[in-house]
Amino acid sequence: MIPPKPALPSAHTPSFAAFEARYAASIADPAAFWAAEAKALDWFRPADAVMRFDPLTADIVWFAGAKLNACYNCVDRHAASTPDRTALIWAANAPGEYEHITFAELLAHVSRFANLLRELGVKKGDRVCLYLPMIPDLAYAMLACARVGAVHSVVFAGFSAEALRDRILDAGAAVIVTANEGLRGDKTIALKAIVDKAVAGLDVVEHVLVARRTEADVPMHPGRDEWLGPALARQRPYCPVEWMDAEDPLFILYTSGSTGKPKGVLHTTGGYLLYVASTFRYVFDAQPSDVHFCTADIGWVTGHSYILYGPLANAVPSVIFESTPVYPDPSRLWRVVDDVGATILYTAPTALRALMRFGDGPVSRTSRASLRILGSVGEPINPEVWRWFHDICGNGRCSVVDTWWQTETGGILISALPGVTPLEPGAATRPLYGIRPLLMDADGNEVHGNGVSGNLCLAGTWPGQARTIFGDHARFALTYFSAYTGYYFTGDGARRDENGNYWITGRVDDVLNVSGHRIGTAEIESALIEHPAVVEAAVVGYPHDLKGTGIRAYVVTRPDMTCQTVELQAQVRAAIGPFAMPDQVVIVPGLPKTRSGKIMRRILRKIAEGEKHAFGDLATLADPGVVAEILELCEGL
Ligand code: 7RM
Repeated sequence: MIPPKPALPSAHTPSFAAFEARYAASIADPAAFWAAEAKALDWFRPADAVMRFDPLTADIVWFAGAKLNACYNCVDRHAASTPDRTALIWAANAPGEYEHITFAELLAHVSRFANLLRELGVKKGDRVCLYLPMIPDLAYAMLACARVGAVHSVVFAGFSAEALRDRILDAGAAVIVTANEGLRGDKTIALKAIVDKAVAGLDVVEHVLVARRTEADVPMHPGRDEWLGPALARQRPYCPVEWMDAEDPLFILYTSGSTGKPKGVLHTTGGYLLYVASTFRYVFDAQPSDVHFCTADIGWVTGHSYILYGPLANAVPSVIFESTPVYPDPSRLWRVVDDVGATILYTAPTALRALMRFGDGPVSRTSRASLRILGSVGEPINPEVWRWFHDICGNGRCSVVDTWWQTETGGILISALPGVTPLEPGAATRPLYGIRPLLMDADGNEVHGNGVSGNLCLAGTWPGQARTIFGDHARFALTYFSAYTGYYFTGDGARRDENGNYWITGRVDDVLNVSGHRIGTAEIESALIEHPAVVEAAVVGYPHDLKGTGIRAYVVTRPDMTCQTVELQAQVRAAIGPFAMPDQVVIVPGLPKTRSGKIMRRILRKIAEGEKHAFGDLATLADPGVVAEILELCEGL
């Protein structure tokens, strides 16, 4: 156990005892706790009730009847009180290139963007798809949507044209915002060309706005496409806000589950904003002097909640990092920390593992004296990496917070509080205020006490909880509230140790966590079987030094057709994106199946993990001989 660093005199949580008392009060009366927290936001109209929750119908309502605007809370109120304070710091791809944007400037940019959306006919409730690199325009676009009541659907710019098309169609987005090209490290990404491919023949898409990130000219479709710069230049820098109901949607974010079709997770305005504002304040102990540096991409939920909404709601300057931790060399992240004076660094174990391979040198060459809190998110952090983060990156001076949460939870649910919670390298430690985790056994019964493991569920509701899957509430109820009656099921397994600390052990469903990217095995499988030579495919994860989880695909091809494994990798790249590409493709004569035809993934997973013998009972297999054949084909992988 590592004792907490001393808390600041101005800390939001002065001691562990204070945390425990407050936690107990938040659980005893969540409505009172959240009503008090809600005072940190500006509301145009107060709520008639704090919350309503029915797990049977997945009916979740927070602050019914209240009105507010998320953009107003993140921008306007700070532009009024501290106009010259830095809101965003853009760290461009090229080292040393920064742009500081004050709250007053942010308000003008966002207002112009909001007026442009209105000019294009975007109204409250309309969906706008954002397919952009990590440039300030992405933040302006999201806040502009929030300002006019449009629902943003940010699609990570690493998704392929096919994946983008599916998401545009599912959301019914008439307006797409993109850039001519994206720059990341030494790579140039032809974003506009991908959008052109994605929207070809789609009637729903009326406008494509194109930010000019590079000098490159791209074909512009007359009447549909427009350069963002000139379109914004003609807008007035003032735009009135739309007062939204607390339960009006703020955004949709697609995420992977155990089926082939990604889910449009929907978050609403009041509860989400309150939850990210509140958790940002406690988990990172937000202070007026902070500079927050989250290395995630805004295309994932971490970027939504802890690059944009959480920090800005707290008026904490937030870094938008366009590049990668290793460009142009593995000191880059720490150089950005020094250049901007970051006090909080929030990153993913996969980035740390990649940096660790270069040794301590690239870290030690930098100062990092500004840092006080180090955060980890996205996957379990192994103790070795945790210690490197703490000892080397943080010089042993900084608090480490391992934050567990999901796209569906909106914000952090389990984490230490810096300077407060005793630390265990590898443990996410304690539930935050108002959060009630529980562990379930295979029979669906809660396992009580400490020193136990089970499937991680949550009792009750919290403001940041997703409200539905866009267009499919039945799927929302089924996916999250049917496995364990009365509770939200996370899809993760966890252990509660002797001291009551939570350790997340990873997904227990068919979702892989590859370099912190969440990918469904079923999605990869459906991409593979689209190849004409593929009869069937089964995808599993295996331990990978760098990515955490590597992807192995077992593929059965038609006897009359040949096909190269690289073709199959290309197939997945085209259907989903490069990050979902299988690391290994094994063409096998057949898959291990039960007599009723069910693929025994357990065996395929064991083989991928390097197991050679202990496969358990194979008697139920239709053809037990196939296991030996697969083992032989996997030899040496
Ligand atoms: C924020 C985010 C969610 C899944 C989740 C877990 C895994 C996230 C941690 C973690 C262990 C952590 N949203 N996960 N954080 N596992 N320790 N601190 O990542 O929707 O993209 O993924 O990520 O499996 O269910 S996500």
